[in-house]
Amino acid sequence: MLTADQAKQFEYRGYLVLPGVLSPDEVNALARSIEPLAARPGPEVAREPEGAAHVVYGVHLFDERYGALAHHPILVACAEQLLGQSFFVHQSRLNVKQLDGSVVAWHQDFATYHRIDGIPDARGLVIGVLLDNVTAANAPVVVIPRSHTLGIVSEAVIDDNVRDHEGAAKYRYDILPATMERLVSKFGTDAILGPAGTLFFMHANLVHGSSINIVPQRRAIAYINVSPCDNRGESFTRPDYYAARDFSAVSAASDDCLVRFNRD
Ligand SMILES: O=C(O)CCC(=O)C(=O)O
Repeated sequence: MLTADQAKQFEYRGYLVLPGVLSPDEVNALARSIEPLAARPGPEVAREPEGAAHVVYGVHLFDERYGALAHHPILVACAEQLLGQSFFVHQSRLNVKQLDGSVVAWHQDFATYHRIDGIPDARGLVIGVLLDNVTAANAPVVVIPRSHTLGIVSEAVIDDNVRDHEGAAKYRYDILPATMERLVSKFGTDAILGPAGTLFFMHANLVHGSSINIVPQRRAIAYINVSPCDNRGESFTRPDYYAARDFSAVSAASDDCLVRFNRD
């Protein structure tokens, strides 16, 4: 459970970082699936120009270890506390940045979840787990604290890189330089750093992005992005690896839900 101060910090800053939540054995259980997930041939894997996997979407659907992560008892308890109710998984992802791995432009996850997937309210959470040690050099996620208080601040632009779905989903939601100037001048930026096993929570409207990785140390982060059960997206425009079809409430699994995979 979170302390009252931690919950208050999340509400005020729009994010919260909890180092040391997952043990090295739990991180190892998840890390062992990175290679097989990155090798998937399907459209759920976004790749760098030279072919390395950058993002694998829908990992909780394809890999039982990431399925178990969504039910991790600490993740579930903290998320229920921050949301004040039960939740479903809207999207999961594995974001891997190798040396020179590409930039993730400034954005708000809710902008897409709302405009394309049809989630009504910005009441969800982006939940991240660092699977590698993350430093200033290997492309940490950088956030604009308090930006979650401003609602949606991005603009729709056509994304020519999107090939695997049609219609509204071809839009990208960019935050324009003038908006970034205003936000960064007012709120500054914070980087989410920490050892592997760090858990973090972001408000669905928190502006964030990441730069390139300038060292050979890989940076992998697993994301389980959730929304309260009474706040569903039912446009079904995008495939299920981007946007939920299963809206059932996530329950907590046992404490050994991840380490049991190390016994196989
Ligand atoms: O892990 C990162 O670099 C940021 C990922 C992200 O924000 C996204 O894929 O929407």
